Amino acid sequence: MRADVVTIFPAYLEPLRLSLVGRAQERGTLDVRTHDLRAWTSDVHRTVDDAPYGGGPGMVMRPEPWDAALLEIAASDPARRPRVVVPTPAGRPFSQRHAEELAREPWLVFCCGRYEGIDSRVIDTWADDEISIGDYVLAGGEVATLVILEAVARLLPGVLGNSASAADDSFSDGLLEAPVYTRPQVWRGAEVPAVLRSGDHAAVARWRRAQALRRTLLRRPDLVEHAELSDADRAVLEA
Ligand code: 6GU
Repeated sequence: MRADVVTIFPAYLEPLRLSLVGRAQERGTLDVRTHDLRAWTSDVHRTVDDAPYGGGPGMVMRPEPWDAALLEIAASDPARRPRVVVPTPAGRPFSQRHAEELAREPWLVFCCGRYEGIDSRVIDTWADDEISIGDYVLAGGEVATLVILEAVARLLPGVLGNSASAADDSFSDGLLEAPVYTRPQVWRGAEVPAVLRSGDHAAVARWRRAQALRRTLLRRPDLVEHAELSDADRAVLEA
């Protein structure tokens, strides 16, 4: 997958060199190219913003540098058309399903807005998705792009060491994951649940499912409503 990121703060994307996403880049599974929007300004001050029409606080990102940037990036591979993603608190909520969908795309372009946002005509012209990562406001789209790219990159073929772990994730079955433990068997007086040490794989699976169900009911009852539940699941929830 290729991912282009357009921002006025390219340094914000440096963490993508690290860890799992960094290794995916080294292996050639993912090719992230970060671009400074100011490269597509034409005035001496390299201005990217202006006052909002209609008044109000803050500034709005001017359309011309965005259009020039997106035209040049799109023209770099005329055989394909990138999927253009604009992270914004006014977007549709990001979800694991959304990440799975983006992970199937060969080419993504992220447009990181700052200030009060990007002139809406750029969005209308270019954006395939406007995505919010949650109900709070960040200073710009850069951190949201990091979040979305990490969620997508770990779904790319060969990125996770154990491909079973993506299928096991919280949300992939619509529920939160069960708690996990490692050694020592007793730590600060707290013992690892005996079933996990029993060697009974079916019993472990039943325990994990029950834990996932109870935890989800407690923390995210909205998810339980949409999960596919067996009769055994319903019995756990009613207990
Ligand atoms: Cl995608 N951008 C910004 N600036 N704030 C956000 C967000 C995105 N998602 C939640 N808050």
